[in-house]
Amino acid sequence: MFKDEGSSEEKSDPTKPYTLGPKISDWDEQRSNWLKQNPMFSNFIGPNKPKVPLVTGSSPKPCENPVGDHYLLKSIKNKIDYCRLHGIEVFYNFALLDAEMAGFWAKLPLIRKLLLSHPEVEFLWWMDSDAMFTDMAFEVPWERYKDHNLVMHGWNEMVYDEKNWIGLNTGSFLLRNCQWSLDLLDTWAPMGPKGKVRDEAGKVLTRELKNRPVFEADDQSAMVYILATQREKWGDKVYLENAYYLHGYWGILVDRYEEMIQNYHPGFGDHRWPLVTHFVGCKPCGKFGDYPVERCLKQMDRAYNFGDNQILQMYGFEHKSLASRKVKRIRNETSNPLEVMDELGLLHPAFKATKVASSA
Ligand SMILES: [Mn+2]
Repeated sequence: MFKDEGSSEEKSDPTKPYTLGPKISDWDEQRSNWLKQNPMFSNFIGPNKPKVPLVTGSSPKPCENPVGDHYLLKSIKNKIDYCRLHGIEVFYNFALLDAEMAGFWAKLPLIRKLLLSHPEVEFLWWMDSDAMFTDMAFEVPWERYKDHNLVMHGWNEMVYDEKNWIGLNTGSFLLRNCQWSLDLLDTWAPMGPKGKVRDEAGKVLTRELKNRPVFEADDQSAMVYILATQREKWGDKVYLENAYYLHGYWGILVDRYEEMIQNYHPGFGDHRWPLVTHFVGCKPCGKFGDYPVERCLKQMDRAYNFGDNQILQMYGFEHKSLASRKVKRIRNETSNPLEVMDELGLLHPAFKATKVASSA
């Protein structure tokens, strides 16, 4: 007999507040001791380049909409491409680690587990499966965040003054491996457990935050709420970035790709050529989203091809159009392949160079 895998098996004691795990309060010390004892595992891979794996994932179930699995494949292929170029490892999660934290909250137990298991990791970069890299040449300005522990796309005024639920976005963010981050996760998680807790917390968030629709508590609203109500505690170490698109809302970007190609080139990361295009409100894997599925899928194809052109160009190809899966040759083959310069320098980017001398 097989148990229905759709239902959740374990329910924790509802009288106790939810926790992500045993309380840890000396992580900075534990981690720095480990790094001292294991000098072959450095938390930096270059002078100003921290070790930052990218973490993403999707539900262990096949998509309700079968074509959704194809879009998940496109999305991970896109992330593998960006990460290969930038010397970033990818962790793809496919397991629900904590049944209570299903949905948008599933990233929290995963992130905590990875921080604690990998003291050599300096930052984790979380990215949703519905977000794609659209600027393959843009390197994150790591130096800018040396005094911060959490980096999200957002605006101080919208979060701290307006308490607007879209004042920041939690679909693509950087979190430093330190005690502060564990404390933040502990503060963030209690609104997550599904059922009564999440529903009740959703009412508080809708009441307290600007423009928030009525729905169960989500991780993004909870983060806005924490920062807006406890700015003294967390604000100093949070960097709300808007000089480039660490997250970029697809609605304002996808119709401008042709204009960007006309006027600019990859490497800016901002409105001229966005680092990330995030399909907020599109649920290609599920049945219902906030936007028509056809529009979402069409625009996801365009975003994918826009990013993929930068990969194909390195090898002398590009998509026939942003709407097309087909590719065309953009250079002739040559008998001196090493003399061909790739326009964007992505074949051998400086940010990927290592100092080890070759024997040739
Ligand atoms: Mn998303």
